[in-house]
Amino acid sequence: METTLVILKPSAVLHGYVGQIVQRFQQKGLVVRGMKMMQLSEGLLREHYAHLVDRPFFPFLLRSMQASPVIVMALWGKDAVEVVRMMTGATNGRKALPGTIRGDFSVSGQENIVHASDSIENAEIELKRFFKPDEIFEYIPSSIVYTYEPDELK
Ligand code: IDP
Ligand code: MG
Repeated sequence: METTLVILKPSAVLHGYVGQIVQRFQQKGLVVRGMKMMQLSEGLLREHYAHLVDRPFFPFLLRSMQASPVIVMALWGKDAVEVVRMMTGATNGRKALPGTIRGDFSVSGQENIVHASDSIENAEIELKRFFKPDEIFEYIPSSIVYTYEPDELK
């Protein structure tokens, strides 16, 4: 089982999509193990988007990610990193397939509603970046036995 990081970006918060997006993840069977609202600092964003700091659009990305508080989520499940990335869709909302979150809620390369960790290694790093250890709750809902078969839970 894996835990992955999702950020509901200002484009989700300011459009009032938070509830619908949280519902999608829960409906899929992912367990919310952490969730909080925070205003992202420039320093944290420079760390989180270190691979993009030299791109010409970076100042716009900074402004976009600071336009409102965001919601950060820790989602737990089997292959959660890959499952959540599939649900998120392509980076550009115009290219993201219908049925994905970006495909259904966005038409932009920047204002694309959600961030999701792209690998197991990055999920571990990113969860530590946004959550303190006591903000992630390792509970298992009793309904888990109807969500997975026993072998999948190993
Ligand atoms: P990802 O969010 O699908 O993992 P990344 O390449 O890691 O995509 O980019 C991080 C974020 O930076 C994107 O989600 C998007 O908000 C923004 N971004 C990426 N490429 C562009 C671009 O070409 N123009 C504007 N914003 C971009
Ligand atoms: Mg990325």
